[in-house]
Amino acid sequence: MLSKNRLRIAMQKSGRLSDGSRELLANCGVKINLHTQRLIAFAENMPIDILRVRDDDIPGLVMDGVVDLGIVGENVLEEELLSRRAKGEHPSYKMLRRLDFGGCRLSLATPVDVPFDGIQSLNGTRIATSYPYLLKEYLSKHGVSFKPCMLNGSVEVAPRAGLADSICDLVSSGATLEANGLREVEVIYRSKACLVQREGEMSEERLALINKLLTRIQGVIQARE
Ligand code: PRT
Ligand code: ZN
Repeated sequence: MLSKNRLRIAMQKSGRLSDGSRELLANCGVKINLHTQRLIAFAENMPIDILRVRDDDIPGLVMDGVVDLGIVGENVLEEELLSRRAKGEHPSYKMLRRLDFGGCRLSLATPVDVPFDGIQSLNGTRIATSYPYLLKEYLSKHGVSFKPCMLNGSVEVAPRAGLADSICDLVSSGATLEANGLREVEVIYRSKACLVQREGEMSEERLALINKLLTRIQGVIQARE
C-alpha cells in the first residue's frame, strides 16, 4: 500500500522509457529495487514510492493528483491533455523539466509508391494513428480535414492492409517506416521524456524533496551533456 507521507512517482514499468527513468532516479541517489514484477517499489533511502505502470496511464495519474510526479513522453502527455480538454475537462499539471532521453518525433508518413504533394493532398483521406488529438490539432491548423483510423499498435501496417491511406506515428531511426514502404513527409510534434508534477497542495517536506530531486536531475543531465 502506498504511504500518504511519501512522495509518489509514476514511471513506465517496461518499455522505451523504463531504463532511462530508472537510471535517472538511480543517478539522483534514489535506491530502489526494481527487480521484482511489483506495481509498487519503495526507495530504501528516501521517502519515495515508485508506481510502475503503462506509459499511457501516467499523464492521467498526474492530472488526477494520484501521484506527485510522473516521468512520461511529452507526446503521451500532450495527447491526454488534448483528449481531456475535448471532453470538456480542465486538466492541469506542472512541467518541471524536459529530460535527456526518449527522444522521438510524431510524423506523417505516406506510401513510397504514392506521389505526395504537400499535406494539403491528405485532405479528406484516412490516416491511421494512436494520436488522433495531436494529429487533429496539427492538421486543422493547416486547414486539412481527415478521416481517422484509430489503432493502438501496428499503425505502420495500416496502408498496406488497406485500412488507411497514410499514417501518423512515432519515429526515431526511421527503420520501421522504411521496412513498411513508407516515407516520412511531415514532422508534427517533437517529443522527449519529461518530469511533471501534479497541481495542488503539497507539504513543505514533499516540496523540499522535489526540489532536491530537481537539483540532482539538473546535475545529472548537465554532466551527461
Ligand atoms: O506498455 P506501455 O504502454 O507502457 O508502452 P508502449 O508500448 O505504449 O510505449 P513504448 O515503450 O514503445 O514507448 C514509450 C515512449 O517512448 C513513447 O510514448 C515515446 O515518448 C518514446 N519513444 C521514443 C518511442 C520511440 N522512441 C519509438 N521509436 N515510442 C515508440 N517508438 C516506436 C514507434 O511507435 C514505431 O513503432 O518505434 C517504432 C519506430 O522506431 P524506428 O526507430 O524504427 O523509427
Ligand atoms: Zn503505451
